[in-house]
Amino acid sequence: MTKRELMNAEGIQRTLKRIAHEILEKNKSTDNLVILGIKTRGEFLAKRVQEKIEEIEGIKLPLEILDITFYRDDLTKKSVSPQVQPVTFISDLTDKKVVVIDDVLFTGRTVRAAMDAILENARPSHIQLAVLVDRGHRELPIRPDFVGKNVPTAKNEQVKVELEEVDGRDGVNILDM
Ligand code: 3GP
Ligand code: 5GP
Ligand code: MG
Repeated sequence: MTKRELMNAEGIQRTLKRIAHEILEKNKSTDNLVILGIKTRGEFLAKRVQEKIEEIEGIKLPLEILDITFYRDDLTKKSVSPQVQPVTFISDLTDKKVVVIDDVLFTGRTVRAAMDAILENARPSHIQLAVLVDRGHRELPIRPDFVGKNVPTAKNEQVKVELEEVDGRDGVNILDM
């Protein structure tokens, strides 16, 4: 197995700061903005973006967390759709601009499941997508609005995202399985 570093701890922080600026620039203001992190690592990326926006604008945006779990065989059988846990959002997302945040964008099925969950509960004015890594291989017409790094990968490669809050260290590496 070979390993190549895509981002170190400093690179992750710098990237999230840029994405925070891009979110503010695209939306012109923090009015009606809500950040939504997809568990597990997307949750912590969303919290970090929330902190960066607070540092920049002095405003703490509302944060929602969404849990989308997979059947065990979904890691190899990509055609199986992700399962969304029963959803209750803290706030009403109707007329809000919801920025969905995840660690890696691959087939797009997780994001599609997230959008289904959001739209079943509310009618946001916009849904946007921010990801730390876009590794390609989309199976649905989904593209991110904010990208940390575009990383063309082979299907047998895996992007390993490690975050302090979950893994005790920050880093993004590409593994050749
Ligand atoms: P996450 O919950 O932080 O997103 O799916 C469980 C974990 O396995 C995920 O962590 C993700 O980082 C990692 N993972 C690595 N490769 C894959 C993959 O191809 N599909 C999925 N669903 N998860 C993967
Ligand atoms: P998708 O649903 O787009 O196929 O996959 C996105 C979800 O699966 C993300 O939440 C992500 O955590 C996980 N995932 C897919 N491929 C990878 C990968 O190569 N590395 C990591 N870390 N996660 C992945
Ligand atoms: Mg994820």
